[in-house]
Amino acid sequence: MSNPNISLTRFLIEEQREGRINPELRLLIEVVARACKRISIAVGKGALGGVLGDAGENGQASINVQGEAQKKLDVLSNEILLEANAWGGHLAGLASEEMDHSQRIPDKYPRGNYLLMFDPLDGSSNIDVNISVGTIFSVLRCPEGITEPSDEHFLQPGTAQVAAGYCTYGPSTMLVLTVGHGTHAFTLDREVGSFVLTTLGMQIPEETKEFAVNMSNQRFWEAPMQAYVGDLLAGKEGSRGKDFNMRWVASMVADVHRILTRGGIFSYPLDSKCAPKGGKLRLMYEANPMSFLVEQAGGAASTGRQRMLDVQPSGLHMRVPVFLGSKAEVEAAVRYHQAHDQANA
Ligand code: FDP
Repeated sequence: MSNPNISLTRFLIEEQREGRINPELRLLIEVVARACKRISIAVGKGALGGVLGDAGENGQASINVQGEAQKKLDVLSNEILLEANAWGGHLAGLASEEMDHSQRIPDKYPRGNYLLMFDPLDGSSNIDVNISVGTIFSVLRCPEGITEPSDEHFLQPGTAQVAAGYCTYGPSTMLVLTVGHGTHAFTLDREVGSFVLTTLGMQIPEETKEFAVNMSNQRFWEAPMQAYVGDLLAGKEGSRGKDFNMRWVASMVADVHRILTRGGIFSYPLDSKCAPKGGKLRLMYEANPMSFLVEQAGGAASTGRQRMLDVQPSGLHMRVPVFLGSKAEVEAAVRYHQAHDQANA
């Protein structure tokens, strides 16, 4: 499939013919992609759409289950994804960053065999300043025999994902997708209104000289992270023997998209501020789908101490430390954690 004019619809039909997905999963991905197009239109209107700024009424901020102030576009994107996925008959339930608990499909619609989790608009602190934001999603199978799924049925490790992806709303809108056979990128043709395959089989370079981290947290990091970044900053004169460059968009989708495109390491490590919660980023609809995409593109993803996709979730909104991207660099970061833990065992 090297023809650059393959639409997402054709790509998915061909994946179905290859026996890699079934019609239900194909429909599910199409519906998510359609919802992302609607979110892309809302994001693209910016101030003209009246959708910038905080959600809430009478000067009272609206706070989500994570204790974070919601933006109008967070709420709108969540509603678009919920509405689009309710009636198709392919899902048994949904869960979102913006909702305390998972939702079953209403009784008036048929139920399918899949569970969908999403972060409707990641990087929301960047919405009002016209910087790329995105939607992240992860698809799991509903456990056998369960017709009325609740939160516990979503608590499956990342290895159980059957599909994952994100849509980035930047200078162009792109959908990056895996169904477990490589990671592929589609660009939205705005005139035609369809996603077109633009990179088949993304490959993350194994080595890199670029890292992404919020350096302002440095003094709060654990010792192994201090040592790791200290050696990156020491450059040619240090033990790594090469100079590193830093990039931090502060929208996970945009940072991960750069890494899938040209390599690098993305990290949101444990620090003393987020340690009581287990980390900053959410496992099930941020770290897991991104880790699946990165592994399928030849990269690696870890908590620093465990392969990300092997983590057994303990809650829908569980948080984890994250290291993902170029394989050799993620392995280097993990070695610092191992050395530290062994020395302190
Ligand atoms: P945001 O809080 O703006 O939604 O998911 C959380 C996230 O953004 C990631 O997209 C981003 O990588 C990270 O948090 C940014 O965190 P900092 O503000 O601490 O840099």
